[in-house]
Amino acid sequence: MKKIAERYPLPIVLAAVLALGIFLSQPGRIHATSQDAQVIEITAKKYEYSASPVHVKVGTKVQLKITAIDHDHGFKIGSVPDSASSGDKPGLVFTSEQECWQLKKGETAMIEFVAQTPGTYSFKCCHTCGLGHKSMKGQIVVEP
Ligand SMILES: [Cu+2]
Repeated sequence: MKKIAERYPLPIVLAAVLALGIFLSQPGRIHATSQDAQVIEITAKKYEYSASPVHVKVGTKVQLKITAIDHDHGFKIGSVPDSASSGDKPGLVFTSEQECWQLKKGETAMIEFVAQTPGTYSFKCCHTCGLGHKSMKGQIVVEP
């Protein structure tokens, strides 16, 4: 009987192990992006977001789907709780962070984050949309 090392040269064994590793890591990644997330739909219109406040449990991965109904709007939120000092590390960790998400009329924007620290996170409109623009605000409350 031949030794295993002779029948299966090392590079082939390594390639097989590598391929297996890649294969095994796939389901985890797909699972994390599409199945664990809590989807929350809110609407933006002059001059309110509804529903607000939005409540989520700490540790939740959230997909915020915001639909602008009547006009272009925006969405701007801080990544630290309202009560935090400026040097604190982010309590909301965004998949891709933006200073101001643009919400186009009739379209739905998707904003994804992990709620890591309990607290209240205020957001506001960042696209001038009319007389009440400055009062167009909402809150995300991350519960312990
Ligand atoms: Cu506005």
